[in-house]
Amino acid sequence: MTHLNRRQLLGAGAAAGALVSTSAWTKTTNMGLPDAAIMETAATQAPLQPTSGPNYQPVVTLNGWTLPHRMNNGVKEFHLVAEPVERELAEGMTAYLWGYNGQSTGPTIEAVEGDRVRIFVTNKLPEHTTVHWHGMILPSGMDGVGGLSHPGIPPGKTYVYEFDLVKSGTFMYHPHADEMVQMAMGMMGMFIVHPKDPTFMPVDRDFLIMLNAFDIDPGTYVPRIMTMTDFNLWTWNSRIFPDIDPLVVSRDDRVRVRVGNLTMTNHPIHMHGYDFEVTCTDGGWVPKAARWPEVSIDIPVGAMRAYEFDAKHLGDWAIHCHKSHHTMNAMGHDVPTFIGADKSVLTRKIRKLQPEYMPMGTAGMADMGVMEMPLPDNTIPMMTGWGPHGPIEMGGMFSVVKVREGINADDYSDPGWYENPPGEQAYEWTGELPEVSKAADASTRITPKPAFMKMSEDKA
Ligand SMILES: [Cu+2]
Repeated sequence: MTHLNRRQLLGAGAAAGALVSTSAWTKTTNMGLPDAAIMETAATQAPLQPTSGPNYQPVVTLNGWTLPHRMNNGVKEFHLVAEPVERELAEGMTAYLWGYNGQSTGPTIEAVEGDRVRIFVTNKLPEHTTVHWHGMILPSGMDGVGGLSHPGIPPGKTYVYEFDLVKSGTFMYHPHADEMVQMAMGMMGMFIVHPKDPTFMPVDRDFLIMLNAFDIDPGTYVPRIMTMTDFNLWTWNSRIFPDIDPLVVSRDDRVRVRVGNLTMTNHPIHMHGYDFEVTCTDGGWVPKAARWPEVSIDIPVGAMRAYEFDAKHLGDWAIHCHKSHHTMNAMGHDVPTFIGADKSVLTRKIRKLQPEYMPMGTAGMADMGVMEMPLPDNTIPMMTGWGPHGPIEMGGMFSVVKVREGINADDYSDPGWYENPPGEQAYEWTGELPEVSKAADASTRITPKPAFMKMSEDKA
């Protein structure tokens, strides 16, 4: 077979496509396909403001980005590239994953109810793939189940998915081909369809979190694809605390948080400082009268939940999975429990051979949060993250909702730590109590009416 360089390949026209499948061939702008945008960083990108059609508040994907599109005769065209990627899970830890357009998770696709979308999917993986549009109402042949809806997309080929967006809501996308492997390697993303009517359930901030998980041995780079339940890295958009960006919110904003779960277990997502209403599932929007108040919302496997709240309470509020093993980074789960054990005799013996030996775990494991232990390359401590008052002792699925006064509508930059006003921070009791002081904004902490009464009075 003749070996062509890139220039010859492109010059050779359509015939070359049948002869050669190289990565160069998938750089497709000069074949009439939309540009396949590539993202090179794990930093949260500014939302993409709508440029045509109905107005909407664009979503912000934590440590992610939104895929640009082009209009072609009234059709919104996107270009996804399935490919191996290097993803920074946290500073100091990179994983070799499979993803889309340079990152895992893949870029968020964003469109409007009533749009017709045409999504080109180019496969740069070493095996076939498909894209299933999870939750979408669409023609069966566009559903992306390999072998059922259409043949798998072979390596080097581009397939086209095209359908009308008949309903608004929160959807996901992921392969339905060698699914166990491809999802364990990080292939997934979110697909947001905004309502055609901009006055339907508007919000000021709209955040996206995809729950995913990996099993990567400390010091290595590639996930173990056969792991079924005992994952060691619990991630949001393929990112772990302390490097998951905060959810930055201005006081009195209406805030929506959409959480999708493509791990192998459920995640009770708990947010401090607020109660909130569940307003959307994969199936659609929850009618006002059917919403219920929560402070934790369980996200089942293969499902999405969105909740909303009014950001009345200033502060730094933890948001995290309530399974405590999911707010830990890589660790062995077969570590024995030493709480209450007397390790002094053993310690003396070990120190004769290894003078720096330090017994751990006899009084709990909080010492892991304080100590800088030597670690293998390419891993980060199991629990870490420093707050303004010491170690936060968290990892994995954890972040902070930062509610501040007067943040600009398009500003998502980290405002730093909240300074608690006088009298509003727990303190050490030393025998005397200060004079009773009522905090200036205490009234905002009191819900005037029970939530169910308020909802029933509101007009839908
Ligand atoms: Cu969890």
